[in-house]
Amino acid sequence: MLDRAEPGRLFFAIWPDSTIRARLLEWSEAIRTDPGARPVPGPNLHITLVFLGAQDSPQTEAVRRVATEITWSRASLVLDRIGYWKRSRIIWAGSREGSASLSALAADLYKGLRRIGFRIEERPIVPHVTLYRKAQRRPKWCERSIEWSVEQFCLVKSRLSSAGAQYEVLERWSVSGDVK
Ligand code: 2AM
Repeated sequence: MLDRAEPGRLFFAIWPDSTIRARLLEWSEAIRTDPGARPVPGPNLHITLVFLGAQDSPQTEAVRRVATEITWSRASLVLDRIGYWKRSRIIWAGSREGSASLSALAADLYKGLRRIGFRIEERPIVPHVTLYRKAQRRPKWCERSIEWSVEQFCLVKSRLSSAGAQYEVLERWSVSGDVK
């Protein structure tokens, strides 16, 4: 059940298509060691670009306008490493090289958000797809390389429920800057 009183937290993200999602799920299964770790379900797999936290409706509209004004080109990203953050108990898939184009997109979003008065700390993006939460130990080693050509980014609302995080994509922007 969703908690209706909770406003929801906003973030910009990229969401995998069905092919990338299937490969991520297969990788996630292959590295599993901790039976207590909670795998992130396929539809929830994503990379966060900029996290905004709880926002009300007028702010959400201003945030949408920021994204609409951004011009960006196709970003490419190679997912080729698995990481484990002990403190947050997260196992994730990431990129050795990173992605200059995704970093540029995130930087433009931060710039636009600051222009409309947001005071958010700009964090260098460490692109990662969270695969497991509540992981008590390191995953199994398993080499993979997933090439991801990113043509859309989106604004997402997240709500917590007893079943875990529920994500709602509010809007998507394609490489040309057009809303799909
Ligand atoms: P995570 O996968 O590394 O936990 C929705 O909650 C998304 O926003 C998740 O991808 C989560 O990253 C990220 N997120 C949650 N809280 C955040 C915070 N305070 N700062 C940055 N990203 C956050």
